[in-house]
Amino acid sequence: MKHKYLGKFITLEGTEGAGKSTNLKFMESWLKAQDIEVITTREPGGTDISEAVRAILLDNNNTAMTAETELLLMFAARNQHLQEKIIPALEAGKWVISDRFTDASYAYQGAARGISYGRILELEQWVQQGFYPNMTFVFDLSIEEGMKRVKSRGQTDRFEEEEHDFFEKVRSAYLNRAKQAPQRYEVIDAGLPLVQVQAQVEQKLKQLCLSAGKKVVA
Ligand code: Z5A
Repeated sequence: MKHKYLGKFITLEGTEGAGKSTNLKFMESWLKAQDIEVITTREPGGTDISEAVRAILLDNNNTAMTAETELLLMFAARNQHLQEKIIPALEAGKWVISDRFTDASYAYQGAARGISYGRILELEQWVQQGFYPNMTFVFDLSIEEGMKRVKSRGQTDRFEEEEHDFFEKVRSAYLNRAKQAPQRYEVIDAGLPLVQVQAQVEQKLKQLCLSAGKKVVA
């Protein structure tokens, strides 16, 4: 479903180390070169309140957090993020790129933690009121390769301490969601060298620009 705002909303998803942050920067500069006003953001987070919620969610001392609390906090942060930042920017005609959004709730809290699809859908409908991204890039990478890429980072957060099987469930959930709605998702082979990954991303951004009536500068 398409939203009614002037700007476009693009989200980036994938498992750990798949290249979301790297490609978010690439997308931002590519769109700016097309003279498109764009802001970048992330979930959980993006506003002062949502970043405070993020700190609770990622804190690896919070071992007692239930899956339901985790889901509710994700949507609390999302509500604030949408109302305070994403929707005003789209209304002003800006494009918004977010490192993760609601697909992550279906993948992590749904497929990996085991919360039912229906429960997540209820929250999605309440918080988003029919609002969805125009396009979602799924950066698909083996869990082993993703772990290798982020190994040098040092301290892990609460999610990064999960087992391999948890991330396999997340990866499958993203691929299944992409299969069910190919018009919204673009699955990117994130195991390729960066220059090839970016070529795939650029091709899709060009299509999105053209569909928005924007001329693409080579
Ligand atoms: N979460 C949730 O459970 N439910 C929700 O609803 C939401 C989120 C919204 C937030 O983490 C956590 O919240 C996340 C899910 C949960 N937990 N996990 N795990 P995050 O999104 O902030 O962080 P992350 O997922 O752990 O992202 P990341 O590890 O930073 O990965 P990335 O951004 O996808 O990767 P990167 O930093 O761009 O790249 C990693 C390294 O690989 C870096 O050195 C790059 O230079 C390198 N790289 C990138 N691309 C390539 C290629 N193509 N070849 C070689 N090397 C590359």
